[in-house]
Amino acid sequence: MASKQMLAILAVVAVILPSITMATEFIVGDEVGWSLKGNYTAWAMGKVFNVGDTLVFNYPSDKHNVQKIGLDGFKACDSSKALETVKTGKDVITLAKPGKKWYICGISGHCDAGMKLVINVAGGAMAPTLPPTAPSPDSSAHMTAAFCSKLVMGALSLVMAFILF
Ligand SMILES: *[C@@H]1O[C@H](CO)[C@@H](O)[C@H](O)[C@H]1NC(C)=O
Ligand SMILES: [Cu+2]
Repeated sequence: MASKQMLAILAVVAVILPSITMATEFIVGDEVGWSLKGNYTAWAMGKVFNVGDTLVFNYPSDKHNVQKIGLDGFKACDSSKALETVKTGKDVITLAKPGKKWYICGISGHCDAGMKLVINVAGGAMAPTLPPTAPSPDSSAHMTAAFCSKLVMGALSLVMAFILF
């Protein structure tokens, strides 16, 4: 009987699938947050952003804001070109589409002082890219969706098991 093998495979799938599908939450600037002290070129370096991941901008809401902007506005630090402004001080932005995304602080002088972030969101929704590694202890990329994702995948695996046997 192959059912034990099948169960073993399903168990493995149930464990591996969540790590493929789970979204990563990136705390922009890590401990520094969204601040004049941040270096967002350095922060973004080496990070892989995928569709469905989120950026979290943490800052005192009376000090800064976050503007989504195009390349030209980004280069010129021209906040009048902003496409969207958020300013709660704990802004969560979901990366909905692949491609380059530009963000600046719209407070006068802050973008020029370094409060600007460009990222490249990789792949389409179907790209089965495994995350490079499990989160390292010093990484502030939290796997918020991991738990939900595990539950969903666990349920799916059960359904699959019923269909297959
Ligand atoms: C920010 O980091 C990048 C990459 O490490 C570096 O080239 C650049 O000089 C830094 N900028 C500042 C203002 O420190
Ligand atoms: Cu600012």
